[in-house]
Amino acid sequence: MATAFSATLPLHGSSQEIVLASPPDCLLLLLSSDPPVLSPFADSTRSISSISCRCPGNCQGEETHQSLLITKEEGLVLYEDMILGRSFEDMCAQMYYRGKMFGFVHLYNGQEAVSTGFIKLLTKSDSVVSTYRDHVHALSKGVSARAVMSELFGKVTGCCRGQGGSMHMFSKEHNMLGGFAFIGEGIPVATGAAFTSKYKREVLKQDCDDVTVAFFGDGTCNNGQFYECLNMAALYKLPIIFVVENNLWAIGMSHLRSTSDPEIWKKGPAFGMPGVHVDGMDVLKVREVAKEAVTRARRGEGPTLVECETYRFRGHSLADPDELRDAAEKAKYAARDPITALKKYLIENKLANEGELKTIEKKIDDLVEEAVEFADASPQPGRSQLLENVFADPKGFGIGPDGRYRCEDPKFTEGTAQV
Ligand SMILES: Cc1ncc(C[n+]2csc(CCOP(=O)(O)OP(=O)(O)O)c2C)c(N)n1
Ligand SMILES: [Mg+2]
Repeated sequence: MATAFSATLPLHGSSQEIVLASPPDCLLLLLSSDPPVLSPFADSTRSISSISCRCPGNCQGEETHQSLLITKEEGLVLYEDMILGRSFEDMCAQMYYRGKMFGFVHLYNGQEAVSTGFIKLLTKSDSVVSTYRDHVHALSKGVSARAVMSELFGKVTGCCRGQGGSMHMFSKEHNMLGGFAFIGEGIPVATGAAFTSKYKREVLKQDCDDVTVAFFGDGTCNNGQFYECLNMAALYKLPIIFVVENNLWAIGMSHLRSTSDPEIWKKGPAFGMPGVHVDGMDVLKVREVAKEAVTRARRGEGPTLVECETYRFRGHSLADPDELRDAAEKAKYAARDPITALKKYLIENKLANEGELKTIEKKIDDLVEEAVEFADASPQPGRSQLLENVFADPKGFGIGPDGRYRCEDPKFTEGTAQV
């Protein structure tokens, strides 16, 4: 089956301007509103290994090659974050099938380079808005594995005290502004957060250069809120990066069958902002694109739309038997596992050795195990938490004349569904 990434897309015209950002030249920044010369789906981002050395000594690829895009420390941070995302999600699958979690659980396996590539560049006061596939975004943003796992277990020690569950990871402390179950629902929230940063800086004259990164899927780009927010973000030059995680599928609907133009990055120039396509299976390429977009936003130069070509390695949710996607397509992307690719890069460029990477893997295994033990041992939320965050003031509905929550009355749920 053809995919958006393998299909030969018609190329129109050739009068448009393509600006190659340099350095790094792995970033193809399309600033024109005209159609591109190259299909961005035809490897618009060059392989990192093909970038030639630009260091003053023309070192021809020596150990201390100055054209490497990361330092050893940065490389290890990226590796650890991606391993954390993968191990955490694998553990979620186990716990879900053991009945420790309820409702839908959507895993992020395969897409780690996008979360890590963007979020590891952010500061604590920058904001992240996610979707229902949100565990890994929360982890990358610094929410602890304990807090995310406990939330999944519905326990009071979870980041939302067990009231949000898998699709609603939120942490005020980390400016993780949520998982959202409805597709597109987070995009206006992210736009609002970006507006807040601009208002603080320009109206309240506060020292604020915070940016917001909004993650969402390809299927979501057929939703009206996306277009409304692109318009407002461009109009107000908001410090926001719209990151499309194009994994080719919206549940069982192929991206090619559901959208009039599969090249999502093109919507950026249509609204007057840069649109960028990047290989979302390569964390270093994602990081370079992210750097440019985040820097633009911090400098007050406005929004960027980034389309990351990625793939999910599991079904849409843990309830999905994943029978619709073609085996050859799955195999093709499995061979491009972003974690394996980073590992290879770190070792080949002598930024890390097998032993150092194994140590990180072991550390993360232990951390995830410990998160499960913690979540399992944590208490369930009390019944009194039931109406919290449902009414601004639960008096008159949730609280009876005796001042106690009505739900604490054993008769409260009599004759209705048990909660
Ligand atoms: C407003 C709304 N309509 C429909 C749905 C049902 N729905 C859940 S996931 C999904 C597909 C989204 O696909 P995509 O945006 O590509 O994200 P992915 O799951 O691939 O990460 C749909 C339509 C929903 N959650 N919200
Ligand atoms: Mg998708």
